[in-house]
Amino acid sequence: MTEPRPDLVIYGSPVSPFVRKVASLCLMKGVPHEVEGVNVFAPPQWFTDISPMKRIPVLRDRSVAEQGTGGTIPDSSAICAYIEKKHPAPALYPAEPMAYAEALFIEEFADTSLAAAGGLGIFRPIFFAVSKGEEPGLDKAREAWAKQLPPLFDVLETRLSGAEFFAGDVLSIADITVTQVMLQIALVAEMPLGGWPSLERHFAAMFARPEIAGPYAAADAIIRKALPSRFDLT
Ligand SMILES: N[C@@H](CCC(=O)N[C@@H](CS)C(=O)NCC(=O)O)C(=O)O
Repeated sequence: MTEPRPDLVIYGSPVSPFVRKVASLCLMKGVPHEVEGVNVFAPPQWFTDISPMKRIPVLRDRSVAEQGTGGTIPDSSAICAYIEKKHPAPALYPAEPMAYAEALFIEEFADTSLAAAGGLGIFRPIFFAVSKGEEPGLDKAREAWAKQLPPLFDVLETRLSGAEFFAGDVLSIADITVTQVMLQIALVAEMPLGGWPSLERHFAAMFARPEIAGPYAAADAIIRKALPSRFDLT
């Protein structure tokens, strides 16, 4: 028997940490969804029309509209907040107000500062160069690993300070987002986290979850075709 077509379509690629973040949230909630490939660097017109910031992911909820901008949501944070409202159980945003705000802050911190350092500083200089048949930008990546990432990891280490989760002692969007964004580095480089023991434990425990590891495996399968092994940045 074939599965019914899911209402939710995530446009993008699992190589994007923001696409994986949305996919992980759907998997943790048991929400049927599919990822439909879009090359954001050479997008078709229909995608440009629904992605004002020319970014992936964009979500379409087919139960709202099948065409046009109706029923579409750009930006992973807006998408995840929508799915939480539509499918409240299990909750992936803490109920307690301060913990809720902490989760939103950590999500934003990961989406911006951490994603810039790991994505623009490490993933892109290595993978984009190798994809074009050029030498990997290891100097830039090593500089990012040595200088940009440590203060960001320090923030995460302090916020965690031995706890299992970032906000309110519950699994939340904060844990999902930090892990998928950090995994962008792991796609191309070894990631020794010995200097940040709480973060190292959190990262390992989150990666042991199939809802995190599954979307990452889809990205890894794509990356390994061009880059068989990971670099040591230390
Ligand atoms: N804040 C956005 C960020 C999305 C984003 O930056 N996506 C990247 C892929 S990882 C992208 O589309 N980049 C296209 C480009 O740089 O032109 C979100 O959370 O969805």
